[in-house]
This record gives sequence, C-alpha cells and structure tokens, in this order.
Amino acid sequence: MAIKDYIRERFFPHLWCPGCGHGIVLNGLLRSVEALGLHKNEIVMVSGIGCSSRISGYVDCHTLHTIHGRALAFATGVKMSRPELKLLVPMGDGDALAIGGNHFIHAARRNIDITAIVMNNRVYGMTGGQYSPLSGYGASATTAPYMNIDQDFDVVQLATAAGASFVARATTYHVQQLADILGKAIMHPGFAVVEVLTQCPTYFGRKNREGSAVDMVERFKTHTTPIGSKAKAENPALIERGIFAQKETPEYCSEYQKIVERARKGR
Ligand SMILES: Cc1ncc(C[n+]2csc(CCOP(=O)(O)OP(=O)(O)O)c2C)c(N)n1
Ligand code: SF4
Repeated sequence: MAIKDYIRERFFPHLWCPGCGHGIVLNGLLRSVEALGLHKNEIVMVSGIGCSSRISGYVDCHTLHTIHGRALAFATGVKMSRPELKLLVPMGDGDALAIGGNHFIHAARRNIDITAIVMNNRVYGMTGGQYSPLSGYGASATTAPYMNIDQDFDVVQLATAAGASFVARATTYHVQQLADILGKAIMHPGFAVVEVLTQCPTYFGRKNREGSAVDMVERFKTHTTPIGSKAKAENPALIERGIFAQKETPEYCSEYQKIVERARKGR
C-alpha cells in the first residue's frame, strides 16, 4: 500500500496551525506503517481530545476519537477483545499525563501491547495555551503568566519505572529516526511509549519567545543528542533521544489468555 492509501482525504485540510509539529508526527507514523506493510484493517487508532488527538481523523484505519485523558482505557478494552489488532494511541502531553496520568502508568504496569505516542509540545494547545505537566519550571503559559513553578515529568523515566517494556524519545527534527522508532514500537509485543518532542508555535512558542516554527524545530536539533553520546557527557543539559528500553516481559493479553484457559479447564 502507498502512504496516500492510509490517509482519509475527505477530512482534509487538517485543522493544525501552520508550523505545528503534529503533522510531522502523522507523517512519521504513516511512513512507519507503510514500511511495515501493515494493512489498514489491522490497525486501530484510539485518541482522546486535543490538537494531537485529531490525528485519528486523518488516518484511514479503524479509529476511535474518545474523551480527554481516556484513550488508553478505550484502547485497553479494544485490545482485550481483539488482541490480534495493532493498537496505536497518540496523545498530547496533557491528555497522556495530566488527566490521563493514571491510565498511563497502569497501562505501562500491565505491559499491554499498545503503542502510546506522547506528542509533547509542553502545553495544552487546543484549549489556548495552559501549562501542562511537561511545560517545565520557568515556562510561561496562559495560566502561568508570571512563570510556571511546577516541575515537569521525565516521560521516559516515568514510563520505564511504571513498567513499559519499550521506551523511546524522538523529535520532529529527526524525522527518519522518528519513523524508525515508531516502527519498532508498533512491532514491540508490549506497552511501547514513544515521547515525541514537537512544537506548538501558536502557544508555547509565542509565550516563551521561541521564535518561528523553524526556530523551534532547530532547537530540537541543537538541544538533543543520541543516547550515551560524548556530547551528553560534556553537556548534561542536552536531552537524549533514541531507544532507552526494549525488553521482553509478559504481555497482558497473553497472560489473560492463560487465565481463560485455566478457567475452561477448571483449575
Ligand atoms: C474531561 C475534559 N476535560 C477537559 C477538556 C478540555 N480539553 C480539551 S483538549 C485539552 C488539553 C489539550 O492539550 P494536550 O492534551 O496537551 O494536547 P494538544 O492540544 O497540546 O495537542 C483540554 C484540557 C475536555 N475536552 N474534557
Ligand atoms: S494550537 Fe499548537 S498544538 Fe494546536 S494546532 Fe496550533 S500549533 Fe498545533
């Protein structure tokens, strides 16, 4: 199948602002799915609410556009009933880690075979630029005009500690690495978390004087480095990107199937 076959053209033009990073994430996702040769019917995309969550409107696979923060709960239900399908759950940082934080850590703890993509633009884009759990200390937001004093989560560390068996970070600058990591996450048999550093020029960029969308994307080039690089040792402030964890641990649906078989046998 060609990339255009995975797109729901009737939903275009999309609603993202010029320069928004969410379209780059969609691009990476479509490239990874096409490279894997997955059929549309094998994929279920479940999203909540947010600019990021609108991505489910644009892909022509099975899609569920649900409620804010609850995408992983819906996806868990779908996966439990149809474990042979590939579940993709794109989420904003607010969606995944503010209102949806509990679902996130428990999906990771269960190691259910779902690919969670955290589109981290450090802000609530859709509702007008409020700060999120990933805005970071010192950031400006509509709801923090004098400065945000909340510390942020490290998504990679949180997901790893909670039990996710595949954990990675990518950016909208490193588009080939983004598609490659997403492909590996989709094929990983367990809970896979991919944090994607992405830009919201309209709110985060404007409020934090980060310049144009291009300036924001270039910051992902200059402020990140491959995991374990020499540059990281010299400059600890650099953010690492790549695959942090990729391990085989019991997957939830497989374990559940064992219980079903035990119940059938009566022991
Ligand atoms: C239960 C509920 N609470 C709040 C909202 C309002 N709301 C919609 S999207 C959103 C935040 C969006 O931010 P994020 O998830 O980071 O995604 P982005 O828009 O930045 O991509 C909020 C608070 C809602 N729709 N439902
Ligand atoms: S408000 Fe921000 S996150 Fe939403 S579409 Fe515009 S640039 Fe993208």
